[in-house]
Amino acid sequence: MTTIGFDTRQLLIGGQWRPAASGETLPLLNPSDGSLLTEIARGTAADVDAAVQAAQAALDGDWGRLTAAERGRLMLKMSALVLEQADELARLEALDVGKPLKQARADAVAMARYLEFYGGAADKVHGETIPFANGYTALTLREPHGVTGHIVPWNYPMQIIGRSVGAALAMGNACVLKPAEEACLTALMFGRLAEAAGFPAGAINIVPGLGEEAGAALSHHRGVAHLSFTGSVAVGQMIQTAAAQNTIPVTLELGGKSPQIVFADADLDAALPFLVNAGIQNCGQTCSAASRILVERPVFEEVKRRMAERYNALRVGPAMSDLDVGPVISPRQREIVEGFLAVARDTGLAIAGQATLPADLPAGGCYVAPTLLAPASADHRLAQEEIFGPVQVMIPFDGEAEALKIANGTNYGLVAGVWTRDGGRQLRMARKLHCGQVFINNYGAGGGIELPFGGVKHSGHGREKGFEALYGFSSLKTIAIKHD
Ligand code: TXE
Repeated sequence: MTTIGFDTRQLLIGGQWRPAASGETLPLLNPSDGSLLTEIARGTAADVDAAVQAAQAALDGDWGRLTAAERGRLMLKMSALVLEQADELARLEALDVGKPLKQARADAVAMARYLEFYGGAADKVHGETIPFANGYTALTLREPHGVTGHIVPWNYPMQIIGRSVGAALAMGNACVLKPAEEACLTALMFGRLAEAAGFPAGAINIVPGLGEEAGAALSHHRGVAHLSFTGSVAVGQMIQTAAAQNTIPVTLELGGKSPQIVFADADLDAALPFLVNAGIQNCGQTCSAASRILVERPVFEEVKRRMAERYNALRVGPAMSDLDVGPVISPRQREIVEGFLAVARDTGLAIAGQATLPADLPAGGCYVAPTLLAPASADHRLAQEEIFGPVQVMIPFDGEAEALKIANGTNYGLVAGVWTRDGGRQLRMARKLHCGQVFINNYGAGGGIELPFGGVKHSGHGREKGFEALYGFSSLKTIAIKHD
């Protein structure tokens, strides 16, 4: 087994590291070579119940008594610890998720930045006084929901924990975090760093386990006051149903089929790296991956040729060798992606560019050759469904109206990118695209942790990231005082 540096078979409840109540563990596999990395605790309903109770006790005790500024200071301290440990966090994330080391390191830096941003914001969110009837003073308070549940996936554990748990802590909630069974290591290290920073016991509780066991128990628990979920549409719908039964708010960040739209007047030299990178980063396992590239017909062939050149030159290998693309997360995910590539083959969707997998890749690794498919029709299955692998489809269009129709013509609405030099068109497109984020002449704005993020339609609802998330992780109380 690889050296991890701490006992990974424990969960964190009320400041105590301990095995799951069942005593059982789950294997954690290395997607780069299929080897057993380590084992993690198999948390179940009993552990979730203990974690929710510990979180409530923290709210009623030391954590709940802290001022907003004190909470913020703890978060800033933790941000510094995360930065100090960025190399180790990156190593663990690369081993666990399979992403190239430098991408994993960027995620560690992003997690530190989330903690810094939300730590700094903790004492800057306040209510208002409201002009009201004579003889009254009316005001609002922003209060924590209480115990918040965070169910996170395996693709960006550090970033998603940073943005969701970070915002919840800033507002004074106590958190129960259920990391994905496929990737748990940085979540566990997050708990250790929180301890080192001095967070009171129970403010952050971590219960690894299976989705249908620990995840389902958390989403149905009556002691949870808010749920934040990032993952598949199908599970998101189950989480929302569970939340409805307890009548609690839920933030859902689900998948996407996000387009980048390239007009003939675009600066293609500037666009090219963004077009490809947004498809292959983290091996395409990104909710905001630009899995559709829409190109205006006069420049379609040129963009296709130039993207294909980049695809053909991509280097694929184990996460620790830090090349352009690593493996996907699991044999199951590889099967899903290969299934889509088989559909492409069977329906005559042409391969425009494809990376070559080196012959000496570790046999047990979950590798898929990054593939560019073009041209595709807008209603093709691969142009409609989330693939979650290093596969992009290119769709030609004529003019703004058709670009919009295609861009808005899926069940998803997460992100869109628009490449054009025409200022009027930039704004028209931005206003008419049905999604949560629009990037003009860039894609992703370098991560932009300050920028609210979330979707419409099957991409979910509620916003994480930025200041907006602080409103989602708090509850507004109105007070009216009659004094005359
Ligand atoms: O997701 P799941 P999976 C999409 C992507 C991918 C597909 C399947 O298309 O191919 O989903 O991935 C927990 N109650 N995205 O199966 O199952 C689970 O333990 C409560 C998009 O990994 O949704 C994990 O912690 N929780 C995405 C989390 O949900 C449950 C990121 C996500 O797992 C549960 C990941 C249940 N019944 C996948 N079942 C994005 N938006 O970035 C599972 N979970």
